[in-house]
Amino acid sequence: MQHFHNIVITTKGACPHDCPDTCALVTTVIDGVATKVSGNPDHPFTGGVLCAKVSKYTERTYHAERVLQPLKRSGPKGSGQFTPVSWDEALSDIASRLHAIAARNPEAVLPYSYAGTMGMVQGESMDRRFFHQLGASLLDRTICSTAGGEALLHTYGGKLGMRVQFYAESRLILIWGSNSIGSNLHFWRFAQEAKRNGARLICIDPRRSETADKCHEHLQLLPGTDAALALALMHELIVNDWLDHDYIARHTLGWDELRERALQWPPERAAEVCGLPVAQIRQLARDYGTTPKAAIRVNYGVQRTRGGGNAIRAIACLPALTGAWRDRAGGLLLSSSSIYPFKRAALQRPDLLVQRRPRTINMSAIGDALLHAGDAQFGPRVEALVVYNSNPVAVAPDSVKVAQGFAREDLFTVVLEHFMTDTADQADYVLPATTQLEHWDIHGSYGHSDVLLNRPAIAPEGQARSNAQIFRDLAAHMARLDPAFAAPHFQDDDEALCRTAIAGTNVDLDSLMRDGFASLVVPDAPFADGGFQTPSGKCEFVSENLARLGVNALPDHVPNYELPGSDPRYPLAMISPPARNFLNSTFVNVKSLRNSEGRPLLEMHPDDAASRAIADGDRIRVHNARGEHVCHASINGRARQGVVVGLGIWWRKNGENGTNVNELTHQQLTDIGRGPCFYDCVVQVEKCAA
Ligand SMILES: Nc1nc2c(c(=O)[nH]1)N[C@H]1C(S)=C(S)[C@@H](COP(=O)(O)OP(=O)(O)OC[C@H]3O[C@@H](n4cnc5c(=O)[nH]c(N)nc54)[C@H](O)[C@@H]3O)O[C@H]1N2
Ligand SMILES: Nc1nc2c(c(=O)[nH]1)N[C@H]1C(S)=C(S)[C@@H](COP(=O)(O)OP(=O)(O)OC[C@H]3O[C@@H](n4cnc5c(=O)[nH]c(N)nc54)[C@H](O)[C@@H]3O)O[C@H]1N2
Ligand code: SF4
Ligand SMILES: [Mo]
Repeated sequence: MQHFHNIVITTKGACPHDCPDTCALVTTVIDGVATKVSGNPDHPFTGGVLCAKVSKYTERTYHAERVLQPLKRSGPKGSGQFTPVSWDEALSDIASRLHAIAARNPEAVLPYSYAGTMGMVQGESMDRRFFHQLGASLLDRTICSTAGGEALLHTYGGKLGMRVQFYAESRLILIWGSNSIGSNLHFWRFAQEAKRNGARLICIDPRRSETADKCHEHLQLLPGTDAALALALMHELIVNDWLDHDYIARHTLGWDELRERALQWPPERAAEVCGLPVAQIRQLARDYGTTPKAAIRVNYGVQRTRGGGNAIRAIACLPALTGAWRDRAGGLLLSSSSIYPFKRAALQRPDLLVQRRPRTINMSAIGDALLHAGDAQFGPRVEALVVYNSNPVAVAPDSVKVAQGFAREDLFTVVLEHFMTDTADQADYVLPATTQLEHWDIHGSYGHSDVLLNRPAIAPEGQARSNAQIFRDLAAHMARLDPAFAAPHFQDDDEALCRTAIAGTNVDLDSLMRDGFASLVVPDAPFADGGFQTPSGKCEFVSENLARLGVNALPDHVPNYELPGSDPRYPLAMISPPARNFLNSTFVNVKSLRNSEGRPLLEMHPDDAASRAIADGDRIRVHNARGEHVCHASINGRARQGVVVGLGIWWRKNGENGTNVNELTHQQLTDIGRGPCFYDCVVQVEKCAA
C-alpha cells in the first residue's frame, strides 16, 4: 500500500494590523493550504501568543465572501450589483479614466489609504510612486495618531519613549486612555509581571474597561479632561516638592511658565472639570510623585477630543518633572515608531512630483472634501478616488456626509479590498487584494523596537494581487498613455521593495532573513540624561514651534467642542473606543469574532438608562443633530454617569438602520495634528417604540 505524505511547511511572518504589538507570526501550511497562524515562540516580545483576532486569520483568509476577482459596477451606485471582469479590462479602463481626469487637473484624483496593513511595501511604496507621478492630491493621514504624534514631536522631538519590556520592572504604572487587554495585549503581559512583583496599576479612562477591572485603581474621568488632570498632578508635585530639580534645570525648557500654569490647577478645580473626587486626584499625585520607577503607558484614546494634542503634551511633561526618565523602568510610552530607519523616500519617491506641489486633503474630513464643489481655495472637485487599506465609509467621522460623498454618481471610485466592505459597496471597480499570508512585506512597530519580515505562506487566493503589484500593473497600463509610467521604478517587485525599505540602514539583514525579525539597537532609557530631539535638545514644556503654528505654546486644558449639557437636547457624552474582537472595522465579518461581540451596543450607566425607562437589551435610538444610530442598550457597569459607550467599529450594513456610531461623530479637528474628535460628541438616547 502506498503512503501519501502531507507536505507541511511553516513560514515566518508579521501581523499587519494597526496594533502596537506587531507580533511575529508562524503560519503552518499543509499541501498549500494555511491551517494555522500562531505567534512565533522565538520572538521574545510575541512570546508565542497572539490575540483572539489574528488567531482567526485563516478563517478570514479563506472566508467564503472574499473578493477574488476584479469587479465592475453594473447597477446604480451603492446597489451592490457588480460583474466580474478580467484584470486587463479593469486596469485599462481605470488607467484611461484616471488619465483623462488627470489631464484636466491631476489634483482631482485623490488616493485614500490607511493602516489596513501597516507594511512598508503594501502600505506605502508603489502606490505613492504612482500617485506622485500622476501629481494627484496628497492625503493628510490624520485619522488615528497625529494629534498625539505631533504633541510628542513638539515635546520630546519625536515618537520616542520607554522600551516596553521595562514596564515589567516598574513600581507604578499609569495606564492612561488605553484598554491594554483589548488593544495592546503584549504590553499587558509586562504590566502583569510588574503587578505580580508588587507594582501598583492605575487606569485613567472614562470607561470601566476590562483593563480597569484588573488595575488597583480606576479614575473614571469625563472624556477630554485629561489635560486638567495632568495639570492638577503637576500642581501637587509642585506644592509637595516631589520634583527632580536637577533634571528640570538641565533637561527641560519653560519650567517657570509651566509652574505658573500648573499652580492655577489645584485638585479641586480639576475634580470639577474631570468629574472625579478630589481625594482620588490627590492620591494619584502622591503615588506618582513618591514612587520610584513610575511609568506611564498612554495610548491614542486620550487624543480623540478637541484638546487631545494638549492633553498628550501635559501628560508627557510629567516624567520630566519627577525625573522618572532616569530609570529605564520609568518614563512614558505613547509610540516608539520614530526609531525606525526605513527609507521612506526611496520607497515612495516624492521626487517624482518634481516641481508640483499638490494640495493636501485631510482624511478626517473626507465627507466635506467629497461634497465640496471645488473653488479657488479648495482646488478642483474630487472626481476620482482610489481607496486601499481602509474602510472610510465605516471609520471616518460624520458618516452621513461620507456616505453622501461616496454616493455621488459623478465620482469615479476604485477600491482595493479583501471583502465587500461598506466602502467597496460604493465602488465603480473593486480589485481583489492579497492578505498577509499571500504577499511580502516589511514591518516596524509602534509598541516595540524590532523589524519584522513577512514572507508569503501561500499562493494568492483566486486572482488576488498585492497592493504593490496592482499599482505596478496599473502603471504599466498608464504607460501606454503616458511614457513616464514606463520608468524602471514602476517595475520593482515586492521583494525588491522590501530590500529598498532597509537598504543602507543598520537593520541586521541576516537575522531578519533567518529569524523573521531583527532588533534595533536602542538605548534602554532614552532620556536618562536628556537627549531630547527637539530644537532646544530639551523636553519642551514651552514650544516655540507650536506658538508659530498658532497653538498654545504651553500645555493647557482645551475643553471639548461638544460638552454634555451645553445643548440641553444632547445631555450625554459618547465615546466609541475599539472592540476587543475587532480591529477597527476589520474582522467584523469573521463569524466567530462577530459572535463574541454580539451586536452593536451602547453601554449606559444604570441611572441614565433608568431615567429613560431603558432596560438592558432594549432597542434604542442614539441621535444628535447629525444623525441617528439604532442599536441595543447594554447596562453592564462599564459606562459612567453622563457618558455612553458605543464600542466600534461595526460595518454600517450590520446596523439595524444601516448606520454605525460614526453617524453621530463630527468632522471638527484636534488642537494639534488636525486629527478627528471621535470621542468629543454629544447625543441623546431613547428607547425605540415596540
Ligand atoms: N482589539 C483591538 N485592538 C486595537 C484596535 C481595535 O480596534 N481593536 N485598534 C488599534 C488602533 S487603530 C489603535 S490607534 C490602537 C490604540 O487604540 P486606542 O485608541 O488607544 O484604543 P484603546 O486601547 O481601546 O484605548 C482607548 C481607551 O481610551 C478610553 N478613552 C476614550 N476617551 C478618553 C479620554 O478622553 N481620556 C482618557 N483618558 N481615555 C479615553 C476608552 O474608553 C478606551 O478604553 O489600538 C489598536 N488596537
Ligand atoms: N467612531 C470611531 N471611529 C474610528 C475610531 C474610533 O475609535 N471610533 N478609530 C479610528 C482609528 S484609530 C483608525 S486607525 C481608523 C481605522 O480605519 P482603517 O484604517 O480604515 O481600518 P479598518 O477599518 O480596519 O479598514 C482597513 C481595511 O483594509 C483592508 N485591508 C487590509 N489589508 C489589506 C491589503 O493588504 N490590501 C488592501 N487593498 N486592503 C487591505 C481590510 O480588509 C479593511 O477593510 O478608524 C478610526 N475610526
Ligand atoms: S492584532 Fe496586535 S496582538 Fe493581535 S496578532 Fe496582531 S499585533 Fe499581535
Ligand atoms: Mo488607529
